[in-house]
Amino acid sequence: MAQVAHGEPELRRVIDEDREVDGLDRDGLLDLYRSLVLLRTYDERSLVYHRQGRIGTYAIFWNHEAMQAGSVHALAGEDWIFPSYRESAIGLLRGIPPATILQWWRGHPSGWWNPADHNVASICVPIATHVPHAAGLAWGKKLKGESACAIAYFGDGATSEGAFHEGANFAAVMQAPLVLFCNNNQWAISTPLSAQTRAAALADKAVGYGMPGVRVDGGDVLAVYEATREAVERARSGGGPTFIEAVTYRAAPHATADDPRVYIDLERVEQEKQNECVGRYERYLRRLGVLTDELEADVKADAAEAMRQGIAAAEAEPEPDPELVFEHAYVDPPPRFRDG
Ligand SMILES: Cc1ncc(C[n+]2csc(CCOP(=O)(O)OP(=O)(O)O)c2C)c(N)n1
Ligand SMILES: [Mg+2]
Repeated sequence: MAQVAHGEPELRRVIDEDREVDGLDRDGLLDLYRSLVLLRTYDERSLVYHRQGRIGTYAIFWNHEAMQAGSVHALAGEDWIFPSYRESAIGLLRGIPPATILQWWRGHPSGWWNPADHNVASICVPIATHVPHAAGLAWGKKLKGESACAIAYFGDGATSEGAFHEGANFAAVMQAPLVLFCNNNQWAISTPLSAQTRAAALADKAVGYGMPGVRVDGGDVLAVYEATREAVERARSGGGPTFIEAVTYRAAPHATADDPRVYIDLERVEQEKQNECVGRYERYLRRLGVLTDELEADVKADAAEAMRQGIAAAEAEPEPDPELVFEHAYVDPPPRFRDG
């Protein structure tokens, strides 16, 4: 079984230290909570929709919400987001409707959007291939003298890919305003972190590229927010890229097609579930006196309603024309494609 990554006590934490972060007033704290709940609700409903045969294979991100919401809240609207499949619903936090993302998982053409409408790139399924894209976009922003930066999300397994290396090195050499956000959930499907790297910590890789590397508790939405905000400030002020390693332990299957019981540390999964990131933040907000039962119920009801409307809107879309599959592939489709 894979062990917890070395140095975990050195992770940056906010919630467990019961401290406050600069830059978030009561409204900011509650906005963050709404984002967490929206993502959690999206994820839990999607699993149900998958089981009902209403969406296809789905990459569950249960307990990754703190990494996603915490980092997005540290960005400005002009900043670009490059998600992987694990962050499929991150565009919700930029106003992309739930129906659009549900349609993506249904393989429907209305599941794509114009990235420039939301500054959210397409969901990337090939591991790490979006890292050079994000580095290039960030470098372009710098060349144009614009203040926007980019963030690329990827997993621990992605750090073994050539595209990750190329993107990270390029961003550092060009001092591109990029945040490299690694969700280290310690598994790449069934491959444990120990089989992925001999580095004591993934953040140590940053040294080799000549950029700062920080490690945060990936279940602590405020620690993620704080670390990302610092990385964004550095990027905007010409300080180049930062590598953020957000450490967690995957508490859900890799995707709906996976049965992790045959390889994962089930006790560790249980610990993660007991300390999952939405509940942790709720307890923090209650200690601060910011969250009440009534508010919590309202936020959860709003998110549930958004998802009900989302699946209804997705299912109301007409079936796509099968010819679309070939539209951008062939000038003259081979005649046998028309058979049947
Ligand atoms: C280039 C490439 N190789 C292999 C795969 C198959 N694959 C899909 S998910 C995955 C594991 C990735 O693990 P990690 O980077 O840790 O991300 P996580 O799924 O844990 O978020 C692999 C190997 C792929 N999608 N793309
Ligand atoms: Mg992983």
